[in-house]
Amino acid sequence: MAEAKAFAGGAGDPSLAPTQAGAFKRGASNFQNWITPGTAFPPEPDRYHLYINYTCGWCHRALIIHALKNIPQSVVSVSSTANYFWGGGLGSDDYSGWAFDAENPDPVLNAKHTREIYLTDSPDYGRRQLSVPILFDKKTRKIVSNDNIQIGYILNSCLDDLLDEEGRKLDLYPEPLRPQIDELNTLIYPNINDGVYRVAFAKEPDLKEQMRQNVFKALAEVEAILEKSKAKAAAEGREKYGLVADSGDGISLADVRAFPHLIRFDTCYFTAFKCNIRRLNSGEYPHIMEWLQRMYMMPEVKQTCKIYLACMGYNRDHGDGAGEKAWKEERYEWLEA
Ligand SMILES: N[C@@H](CCC(=O)N[C@@H](CS)C(=O)NCC(=O)O)C(=O)O
Repeated sequence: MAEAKAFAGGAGDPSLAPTQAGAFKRGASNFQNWITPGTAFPPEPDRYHLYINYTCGWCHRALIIHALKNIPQSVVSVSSTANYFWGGGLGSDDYSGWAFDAENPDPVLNAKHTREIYLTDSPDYGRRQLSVPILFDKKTRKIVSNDNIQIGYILNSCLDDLLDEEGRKLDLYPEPLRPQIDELNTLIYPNINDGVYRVAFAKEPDLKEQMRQNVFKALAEVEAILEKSKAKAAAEGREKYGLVADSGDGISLADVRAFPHLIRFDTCYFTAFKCNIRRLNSGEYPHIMEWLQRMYMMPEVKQTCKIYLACMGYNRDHGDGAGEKAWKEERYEWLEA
């Protein structure tokens, strides 16, 4: 396996990585292949499988694109791991990644844990980065990609010939909007998506506070962006709007990337990750809340949301009911389990 280079816009991208000593630095993803005709991974039906976990916001992005593009299981099948790690947790000597169990089996390899998937591709694979999402080729038993940004691009456009007309027509990353989507990513990825992790895993209290301030500064900016986008939509007689003001009636990759971490904010990051200056539901973020609810109410998006599971996953109960407490106290009225 070649050494991983950072994939632009996500994990390990040097332009979006924190520079401070003691800051949480996410490594580049180890598998980065495309699905392209004439290559080792051509677009073919009954060939690809997406492993996800419902707690994970990075997986949630892929799942939403899969649903919005109406990708059938016969083109990319999907399954979830169980909501806990196998054996010892992250960082332990026998760390083996996410578990599969009777309720959440691995339908492709019948693996016990995600490490087995990585070992199937590379028998000498170690114990770092046994992460989901994983886009897996059932035919060659190789991993196509374990980078959520790349998996998002693949699902958005590399399998279009195998999709129905509506799925084919939907482009969440259209050429004219790319500069705006990429620009939004430079605000939202380091300060919100990855920003919440930078708060949780900062090594020093001062750094933690600095990272926390960054999250809330970015939330204020997102609130202002959505307010402007809504005003533009109203001026043009449109009801719908997204983070990119020019995305017309539709949503774009910018919305899909922001949604998973914002829908988890009050139930997961405010509580478990101590991004706790205020909640999104505090009254300070009416436009974020309206946009969140509208995104959530899209049937394709709603079916991908298992926020109760995410809440349980982040607020690990150590016999103290922390998960249930976070769910009861902080969830929005319209948010179902
Ligand atoms: N390289 C991945 C990282 C995704 C990630 O961090 N996934 C977490 C769950 S939220 C995970 O599976 N962690 C387990 C591990 O890294 O071994 C990406 O950016 O898409």
